[in-house]
Amino acid sequence: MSVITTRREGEVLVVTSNNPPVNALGQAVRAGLADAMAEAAGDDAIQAVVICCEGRTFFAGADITEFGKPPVGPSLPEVIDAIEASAKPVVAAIHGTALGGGLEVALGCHYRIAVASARLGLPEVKLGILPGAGGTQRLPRVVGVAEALPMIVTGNPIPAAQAGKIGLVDKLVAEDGLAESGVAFARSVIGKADHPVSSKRTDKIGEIPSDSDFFDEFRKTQMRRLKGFEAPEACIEAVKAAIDLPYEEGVKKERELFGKLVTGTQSKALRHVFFAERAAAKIDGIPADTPVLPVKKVGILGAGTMGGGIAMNFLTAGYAVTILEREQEALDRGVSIIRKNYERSAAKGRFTADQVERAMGLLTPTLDMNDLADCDLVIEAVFENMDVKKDVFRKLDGIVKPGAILASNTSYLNVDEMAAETKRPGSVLGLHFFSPANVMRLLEIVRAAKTEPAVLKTAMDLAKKIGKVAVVSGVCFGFIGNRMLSPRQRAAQAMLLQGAKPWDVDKALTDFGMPMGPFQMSDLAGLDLGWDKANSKSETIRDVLCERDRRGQKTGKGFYDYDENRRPSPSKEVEAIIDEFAAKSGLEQRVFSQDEIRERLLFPMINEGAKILEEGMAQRASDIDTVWINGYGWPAYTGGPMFWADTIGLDKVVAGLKAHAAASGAEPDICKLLEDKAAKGETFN
Ligand code: TC6
Repeated sequence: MSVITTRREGEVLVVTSNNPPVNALGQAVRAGLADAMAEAAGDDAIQAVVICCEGRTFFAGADITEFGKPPVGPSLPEVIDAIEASAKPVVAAIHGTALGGGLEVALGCHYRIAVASARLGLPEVKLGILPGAGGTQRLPRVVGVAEALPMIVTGNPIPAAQAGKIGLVDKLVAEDGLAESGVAFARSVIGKADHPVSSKRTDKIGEIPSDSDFFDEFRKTQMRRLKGFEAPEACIEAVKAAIDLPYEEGVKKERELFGKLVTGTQSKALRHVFFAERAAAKIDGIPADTPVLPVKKVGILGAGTMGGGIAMNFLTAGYAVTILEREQEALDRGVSIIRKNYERSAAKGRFTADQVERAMGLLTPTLDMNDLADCDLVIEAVFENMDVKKDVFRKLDGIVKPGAILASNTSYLNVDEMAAETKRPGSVLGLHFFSPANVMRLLEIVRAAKTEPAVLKTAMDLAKKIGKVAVVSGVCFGFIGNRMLSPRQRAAQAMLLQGAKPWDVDKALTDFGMPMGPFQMSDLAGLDLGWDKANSKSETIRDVLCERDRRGQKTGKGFYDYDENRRPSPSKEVEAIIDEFAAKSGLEQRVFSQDEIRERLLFPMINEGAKILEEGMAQRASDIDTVWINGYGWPAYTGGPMFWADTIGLDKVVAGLKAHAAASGAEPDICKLLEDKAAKGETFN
């Protein structure tokens, strides 16, 4: 059956797309739409057209899998121009998400109606491109530059109600019977003298001149988010062209900018990230008919920063949560921090007061572990110590109802050992949240040796429901993310002893696009994490820093000195301590270039990633990329560590690792998989 069908409702032609799963605008859809417009034009009995979609959503955009392949006509801009040029009014009837090229189709229609649950947006920027089918020229003409710019530059969609307020949607209609509403709306406009054509509108375009402060002010608010990305600036340029140039020339400018972006490395990397996140949801060895277990009530052990953050994920998604602490004071403090976090988000407009109360109303604080008995899932976030964890699992196994899932939030420890303490090892797994757990998108799901498929599938399903990107890891020390952090930290320490300064090392990574470098990260986490004060004998740089109460941001000094606003500056004291250790080490002192520092930090991570793959701890290289982008702020525009390694060449990585080892007088420990791939000229992705 054709993906585009047409039917007649009296004088209205209803054009329906049925291209699961998301009605992406692939070649067959575009050709079908073009044919439907020709059908409408060629039949005098037809006086109006409604375009709508079957399934879960209106067109969710161009078909991303077609990017990078030779184009096959008709192109999307041609199809949209044909829609807009129709003498008969065309109505877009929107449900689900009208995204990217999908919203551009709707903008080419003369009218747009939507159900209240619909969302509309131009997320192309997130794929490293810009709306290249007239979106940057039409949207500002329809809603004004002030509304259009953030939509195009951030890529965040807006709800239908807001779209109605800014004039993007002409009418909100009932959720049921959308096509009929479309037909009724179409009938109401038949016979009007002029149907609005967005490309011909100029009424809203002159409100903000392209040289006004508005653009610089906007850039400032987006600085952190935009750093390093090429597409947002191109989006701004395209919107300015909409202001300064006649429509046709603006479109030309848009096409030119689009063409440059779509063939560039950043867009390729961001497309990889898009598909990587979706691939991560697919797990080997799980039969399709595996059931998802019912989870309604969640128990959490520990109301500290981690436990509280984890609880918020579930409360926000509408799950009942029972949170357990050992002391009343700690419990009260934990609950009040959860409330404060919600209220802070409400103050920023992310929640309504009602939503805050609804979430808090789902929370039951307790000091009694027996109150967890009827939970469907219990997650422990207690002290990171194996004996403590084992004890918790033994106790939980005796209390929590049979069949319930028991999970550990451990960031390093062996989940198999915890599972072995229970009589239900099949129901045990790791759920490793990243701090702050209510904000970070990553969830590492640790598949223990005996974790049952249904338990794993349930965890993946829950992750999606609480808005996380989940990646499955096998059991190994530090799982995927933290395991790769260790060689990076070792390389950073080694460079200090050879003459590099902490701020030089950190700069190499922040210039690369990471939110912080290894020493900034240590200062944030606290240098005394795992430090044994009683037995500290000034044996390492860390020992001496902690002994001098330089324990990180919390004591106002660590590797850096911090002012009252926690702004860091290099420390002479730290430099002297490092120099002393460097002299004692007898290693040759030298100057490191930023390029060398970057490679010495990142190449060992690639090597560790390859080992993780070789051992089957990650299913695919793109899972590793997903972990690092969503859990550690690895710059998405490089595609993640493994994709980045592919782009620079695995032979270069291997040569670098060998050279670094030689310079330190060590034997290179290069993963065989990496070496083999490099030798054969292969890539990870
Ligand atoms: C654009 O429009 C440019 C225009 C200029 C042209 C000149 N193409 O996310 P889900 C697949 S750029 C191809 O799990 P959800 C996805 O890979 C585009 N495939 O579902 C997955 O496949 P799998 C601008 C696509 O319900 C399946 O559909 N648009 C596309 O959680 C289900 O996806 C966007 O950036 C696509 N465009 O969320 C929107 N979209 O099952 C991108 C999805 O084989 N899409 N797939 O793994 C989304 O944001 C979400 O998919 C969603 C649905 C919100 C539409």
